[in-house]
Amino acid sequence: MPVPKAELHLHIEGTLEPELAFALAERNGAELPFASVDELHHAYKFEDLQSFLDLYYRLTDVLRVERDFTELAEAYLVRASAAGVRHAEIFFDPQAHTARGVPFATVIDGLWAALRDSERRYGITTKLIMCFLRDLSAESALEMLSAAEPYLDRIVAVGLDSAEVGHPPAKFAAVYARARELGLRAVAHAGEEGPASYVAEALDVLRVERIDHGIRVLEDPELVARLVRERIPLTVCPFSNVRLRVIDKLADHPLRKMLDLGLVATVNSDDPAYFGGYVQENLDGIQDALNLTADHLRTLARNSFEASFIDEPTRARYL
Ligand code: ES4
Ligand code: ZN
Repeated sequence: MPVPKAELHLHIEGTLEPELAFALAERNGAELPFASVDELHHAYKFEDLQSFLDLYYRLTDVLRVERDFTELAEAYLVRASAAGVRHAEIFFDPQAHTARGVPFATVIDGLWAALRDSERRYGITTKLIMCFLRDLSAESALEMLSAAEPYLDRIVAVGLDSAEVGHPPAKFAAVYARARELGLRAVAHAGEEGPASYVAEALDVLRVERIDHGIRVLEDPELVARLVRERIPLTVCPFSNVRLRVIDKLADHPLRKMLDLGLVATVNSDDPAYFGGYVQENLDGIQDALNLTADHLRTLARNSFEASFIDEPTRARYL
């Protein structure tokens, strides 16, 4: 039996497997620039974050109607359940859909049909985190936040993703301030490709409670000391870091060092359909590459629940 865990860094659009992409393309009459599932598999080679994002946004075009989003989320929950995931905080990128003419309501109603009953059907409690695309404008993000207002009971937090370098957190100061007024919690991708200073900025300006990726904090020992002291969690994604060439190989990954420094790091899958594995494969792979001890693995499982936005009575079950 896999160890019970929470998954905190998972883009639902990043769980779109090639087989499902082709099936949805056919059902919806959408064009894909690949002749076969096999050819698509071969396209999963990336030079950096942007080259991945180009494919990721291209493939999301097959998601058109509510049922597509429901099936996407159900497929994830089936896999997550088998991997021992008991709680999942799931990112979605509404702007990637509204920009194509798919209404916000279609996206969130489709996802919600899978998530509303996830505990009973899959043994997984779930929360949604709505992400803003940082390479779009702050005005566009504010518009999206307004569109989300009727659905705030389904959304726990806002996040920030997509192309990091050149789009510092402060660009979204007003958006995060408004989100906080609306009662939403906050996370942000930072320190993935971008510098450690973006991590500090996300904490100080956006007032996020958790950092997605954050592996570049190691370049700033004072910032590391602060994260340890304040127990700010980092949602680390080892396979993603290798596939997007943030690091050369798994054996070079700083996760073990991060844990030994006392950082509240967790292991997550990011975009598992694109990066070669779901959360259990990430855990097995990194354990193997870094010779993690049983103690490290217990810490990772515990951190995943500590770092989560799970409801308090449910958290007590796991800590
Ligand atoms: C993402 Cl790996 C990664 N980084 C930034 N934005 C993203 N959106 C989906 N996956
Ligand atoms: Zn991510």
